[in-house]
Amino acid sequence: MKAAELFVRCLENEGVEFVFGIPGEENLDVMDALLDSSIRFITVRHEQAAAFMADVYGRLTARPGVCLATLGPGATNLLTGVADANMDHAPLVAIAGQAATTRLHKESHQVLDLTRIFEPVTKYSTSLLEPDIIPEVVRKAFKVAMTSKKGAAFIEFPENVADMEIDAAPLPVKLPTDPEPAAGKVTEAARLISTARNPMILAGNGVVRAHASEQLADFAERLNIPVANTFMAKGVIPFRHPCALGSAGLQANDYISCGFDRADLVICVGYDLVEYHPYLWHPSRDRSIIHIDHSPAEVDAHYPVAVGLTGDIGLSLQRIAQQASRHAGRHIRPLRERLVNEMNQHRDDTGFPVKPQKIIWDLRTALDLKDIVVCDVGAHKMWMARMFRCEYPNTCIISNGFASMGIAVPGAIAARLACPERKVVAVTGDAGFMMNSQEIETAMRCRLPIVILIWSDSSYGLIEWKQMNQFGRTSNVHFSNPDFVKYAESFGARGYRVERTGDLPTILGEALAADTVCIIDCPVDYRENFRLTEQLGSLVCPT
Ligand SMILES: Cc1ncc(C[n+]2csc(CCOP(=O)(O)OP(=O)(O)O)c2C)c(N)n1
Repeated sequence: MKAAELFVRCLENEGVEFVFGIPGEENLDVMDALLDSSIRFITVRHEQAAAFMADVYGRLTARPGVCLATLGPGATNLLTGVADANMDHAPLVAIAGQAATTRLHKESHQVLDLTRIFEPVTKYSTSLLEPDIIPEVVRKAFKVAMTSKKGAAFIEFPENVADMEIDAAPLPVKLPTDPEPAAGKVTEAARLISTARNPMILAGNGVVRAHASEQLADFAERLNIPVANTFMAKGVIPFRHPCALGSAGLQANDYISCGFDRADLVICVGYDLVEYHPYLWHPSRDRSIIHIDHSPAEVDAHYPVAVGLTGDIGLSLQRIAQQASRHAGRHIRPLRERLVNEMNQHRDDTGFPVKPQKIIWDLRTALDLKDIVVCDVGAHKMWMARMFRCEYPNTCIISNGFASMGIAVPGAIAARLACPERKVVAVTGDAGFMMNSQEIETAMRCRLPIVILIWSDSSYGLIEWKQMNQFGRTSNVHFSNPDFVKYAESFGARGYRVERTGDLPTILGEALAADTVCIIDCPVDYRENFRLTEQLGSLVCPT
């Protein structure tokens, strides 16, 4: 068979369902071979969106999402989404065409050294310089992407190699397993927990990746220890669980800081430092830390590890819980209680533009607990991360390591493909929306009904918030928007504009029930950002 065919067989062998991408001149053979495959190709309108789709598909399914581009500009367009997946530890395999090996050594049309360009944003970056190595390279790319901590891999496929004849078969797929935690470390951790006065858990996205949420909740319950979660670990412990404290991660003081202030021992489980820097929650550097993860802790002056357990996260939690003694006492649940109060306070708010708290209330009310929200990056993300209640992991997808704008719309499309039985909402700022809004066409063409909820303020809201806090004035953050309703309609989608706050629940209900793409332009009152800063600035922790 042709090398391109073997390559596609290898992708099938890895269980690939979708490839997101754009065809090009240098991947003609692969595109042709895909026609005879069970794999569905999702043609997109920008390669960055293809990479974000693969990224979110990987987060939701725990299997590598696959994206494909041509060489040169197609490949460089993939970079942002690939970096996003890699930094947020989502499994992804990116594929790019390349010029024939006969012209890689010289100045040549659209030729860039792609494997080097992708090296810093992947765990493995390689070129298929010979057809014989295809089974090994594909197997290795998927294995590396799936090995903890998960991340991205990149394969470049020169066009002349894709066209060669080869007689080979895919290699058998074996999933890497995490080792058992060391017994001595389990005992040490259990002793530290038993003798601590106020232990607290910081749960990160590694718990989601390890499917260890149940073990985490069980651990917290058995030992009666409160749990804060990072933005990306929302839902890892149900919000209504008596041990749940809420999300930590705002770069300013937040109610949850009171929990960290009070703790003498912080048990970090599946915590990625990239998401929430330890200097923000551990400025004093004087607390004991237990690190439970797939891999050893990153070195950081604010993250001094007393005991480190590496290996299977769920098993580590189970083993420690068997040995540690239960803590007495009631948890202070500062963030959780205050958020509930704050939400209740705004549920019937009629002020216009709509307050962030009210948008979140209406959205939470309109959605089923297992529906999926894909959040973009901006002030809206801060509000969503703090206030949107999640009872299940992976129901509010947030890019918080690389934190790239533009993920929500393509991410929602991928979420709908990965979980067709669930409703999917992209929550986005107006700026982030316009970064990948061309993918509305993809969603319409592929008949993927998603709701896009735009928090519109005609500004780079988060940056305006920071500029005002720091300098008391804004610099170059304002812009104007197209008419989002007409914009939606120009794609054949449905557009709504929220003119009165009271209309939002009805609009959300209609949009979620619709069998098409719906775009909701919801003016947001970001004066609440400054109120929040003030409120948190004068925060006094309960004793
Ligand atoms: C691709 C990318 N460019 C720039 C930034 C820096 N940045 C973070 S938030 C933000 C503003 C986002 O504005 P918008 O999408 O309207 O959301 P809002 O903050 O108004 O809710 C910017 C420019 C980023 N994170 N990612």
